[in-house]
Amino acid sequence: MNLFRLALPAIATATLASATLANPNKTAEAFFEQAGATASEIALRDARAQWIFNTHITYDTQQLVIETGRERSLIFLELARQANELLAQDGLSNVNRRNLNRVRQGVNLPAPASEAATAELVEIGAHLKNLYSTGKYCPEEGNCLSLRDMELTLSTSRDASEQAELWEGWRTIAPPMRAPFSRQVELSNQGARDLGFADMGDYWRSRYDMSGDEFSASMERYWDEAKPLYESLQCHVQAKLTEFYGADVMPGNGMIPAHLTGNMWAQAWSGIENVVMGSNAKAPYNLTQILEDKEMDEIAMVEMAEMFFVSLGLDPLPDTFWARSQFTKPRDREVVCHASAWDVDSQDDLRIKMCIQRTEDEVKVIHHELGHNYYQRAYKSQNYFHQGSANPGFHEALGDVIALSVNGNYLHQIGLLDAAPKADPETEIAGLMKLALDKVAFLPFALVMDKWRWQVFAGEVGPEDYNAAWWKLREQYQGVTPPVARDESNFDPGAKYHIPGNVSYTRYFLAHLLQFQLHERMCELAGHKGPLHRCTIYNSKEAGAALNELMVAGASQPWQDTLEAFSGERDVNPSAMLNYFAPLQTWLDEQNKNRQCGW
Ligand code: X8Z
Ligand code: ZN
Repeated sequence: MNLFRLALPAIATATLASATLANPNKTAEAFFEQAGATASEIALRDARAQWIFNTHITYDTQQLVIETGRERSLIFLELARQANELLAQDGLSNVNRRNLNRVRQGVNLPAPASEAATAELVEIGAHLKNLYSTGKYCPEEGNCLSLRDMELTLSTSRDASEQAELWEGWRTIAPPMRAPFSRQVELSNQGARDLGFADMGDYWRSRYDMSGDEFSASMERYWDEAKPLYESLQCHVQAKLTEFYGADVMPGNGMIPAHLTGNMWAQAWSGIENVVMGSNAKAPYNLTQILEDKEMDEIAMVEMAEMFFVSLGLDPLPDTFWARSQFTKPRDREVVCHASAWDVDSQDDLRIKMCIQRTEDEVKVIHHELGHNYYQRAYKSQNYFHQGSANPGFHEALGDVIALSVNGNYLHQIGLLDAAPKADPETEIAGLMKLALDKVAFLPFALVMDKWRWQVFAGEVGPEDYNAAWWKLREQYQGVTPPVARDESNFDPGAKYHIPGNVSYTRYFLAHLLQFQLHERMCELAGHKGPLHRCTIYNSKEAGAALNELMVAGASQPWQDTLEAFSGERDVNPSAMLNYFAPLQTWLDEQNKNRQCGW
């Protein structure tokens, strides 16, 4: 296929020839508008095929998604190349420069300039996603466990050998990903270099309205600020696990064995809340139990989340959302269960795709996904290349902010709790601990996910060291260690969705800090007085209006401007999270005072 026979903006070819003659700003504006129209057309066709593949994985749906994916890639890549050429002109305004950069950075996986390379890259992407999503652990023939089954067991099991078996079992799906993954790295690195970036890591890091290097430095700064809280938490959890499991199971070097955290990836630890709190366990409520007692099904859980957004003054979701979403795991076919939110036509065709389970965790995930949907709908009038969150972290933070308001006071207000939780210190510490086990424990995990990929993309870690480099980072940043020896016959990064799914992960790191900042501001707007963990913005039209304004702006201006309009700040500020957990930090210091912390 000849690239220029594709439905590319007519302007592009003509423009490039005459770019030096024309006014560069006028050319850039016309190109940006045309590029947006071209992109949304192919994005719609690709999204339809993607939806079908994601909700029904077969050989045929995979072929269909490869076809539309290839077409999409070729078009997006061509637009990116043209934007790159236009960027070489002198006299561009900052706005036009930024807009052209959005197009240049708009390819998910840039391929080198050949149809064969593009096809290969798209095929690898679909293949990896298939391997992950249909992967199972079969302890014996005819008895296979899905990830979902294993996650559920892991969150409640306290039997170290069962936990280790599931932990190791799930990772048997990953070794076949190693070779295609390494080829994906090779191809996309070349594609990123062709567009003027150092490598794929640089390509990802350049999406934050600053240079890739400046962004790396910001990440280090954020982490340095949050680290002391994580270290206190890690120390306490390590000590409690040692009390519970004893020296036979614990390594005795200050590290936490990954299989004992109640989570398949040791990324969020609230599953082991009881072990961690021991005799101090005074959880203010148990939402999983409430869902069961009130017989709330999956749809009722989604309706509950929608109701929160509506209480802020936002519109209800369209009927098509309810008709087209996948809420529960189909019994008769393979699907991608990892939760996601879609806007198929970049307008009103909003959907979520989940395999909802009736648990408190899933209530949080539903709010998270609806956050994506509400954001998507708010910025739908923007140019396609401005349809996105202020920076990728904002998209991931939006629904989580709402979920921070799903607390005891809120559950009482909507009638799911008979009384608001008592404000006694023990109950409060238990509540803060539970949240910290998810939000604070998550930070170094998120950091490792992309630090590892940045090293791989930069060629500092080659395929022969993938697993060793992964565990080196996990141990260094998280103080988490594998339950059994690992070597290069394993490919443990592949057992986490976002690696085969090729989703950058710094977005979640940022989101975990940002959500406390946004929560703080919205609580102020809602007129809340007192500790932030007791604040719910439920029903606050003031908070809702501010949130809406932030969402409507999409990615149309530097994220620092959008944040400033919202809260007056121009940077991600970890101190919001630290303030929120300040009482817990004090409590942890007391608990840890005679302990040897660190690893
Ligand atoms: O992948 C997700 C969402 C979809 S964007 C369910 N999250 C990360 C994960 O599961 O690893 C949300 C928190 C982190
Ligand atoms: Zn998300």
